[in-house]
Amino acid sequence: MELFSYFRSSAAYRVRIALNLKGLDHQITGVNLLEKAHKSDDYLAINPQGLVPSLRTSEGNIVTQSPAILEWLEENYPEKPLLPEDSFERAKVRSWCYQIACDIHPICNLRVLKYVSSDLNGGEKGKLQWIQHWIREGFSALEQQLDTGRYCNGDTISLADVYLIPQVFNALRFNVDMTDFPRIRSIYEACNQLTAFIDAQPENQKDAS
Ligand SMILES: N[C@@H](CCC(=O)N[C@@H](CS)C(=O)NCC(=O)O)C(=O)O
Repeated sequence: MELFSYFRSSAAYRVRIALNLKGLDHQITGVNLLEKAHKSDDYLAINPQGLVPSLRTSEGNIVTQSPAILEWLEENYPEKPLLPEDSFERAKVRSWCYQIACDIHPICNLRVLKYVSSDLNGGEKGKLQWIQHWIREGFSALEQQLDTGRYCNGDTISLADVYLIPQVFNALRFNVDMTDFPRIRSIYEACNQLTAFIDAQPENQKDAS
């Protein structure tokens, strides 16, 4: 499998974690967002949205959108499941994932931040204020819901951890004050002791573009 990834993309980071947790052989191809490689004809032919990540499966099919990629991995490689067996527990984990993927991440990605800082004249200060506000609002709700235990859903790693850790990485990168989120901080530390998470960290993407 081939994952088209940018090292700092939190959506791509999710998929890197899941591929590692499932122990799947893959190669990473860097798509440098700052150099606009995601807008090149070659990459747009792979992903017409011009976003990372995209996954080329071993059969040569392209899957885009990290939630679709993660579901595809879960369906095709169920041996190390990332969703609980019980349907209510599964719904809980999915709800946490979507709070991040639908309600926090999309309004804090590169093109939105550029729009806020340049088109709306927010500058660097406005951009930071925007990102810190929306991440804090999302994390405040999540903090109250996450189970007690080592990870988001008790002591078993789930897709919720796969979504949460890259979002926390982003929060730290943009100096979000994490004082009010002890559960989230402790899950972040616990996950980052596992090889699958360490190997997926942005600084460990070998093709660091
Ligand atoms: N919903 C998409 C979001 C993908 C996305 O926004 N990727 C960002 C990086 S995290 C990107 O490619 N941004 C390029 C841009 O904003 O121009 C997914 O989960 O795959």
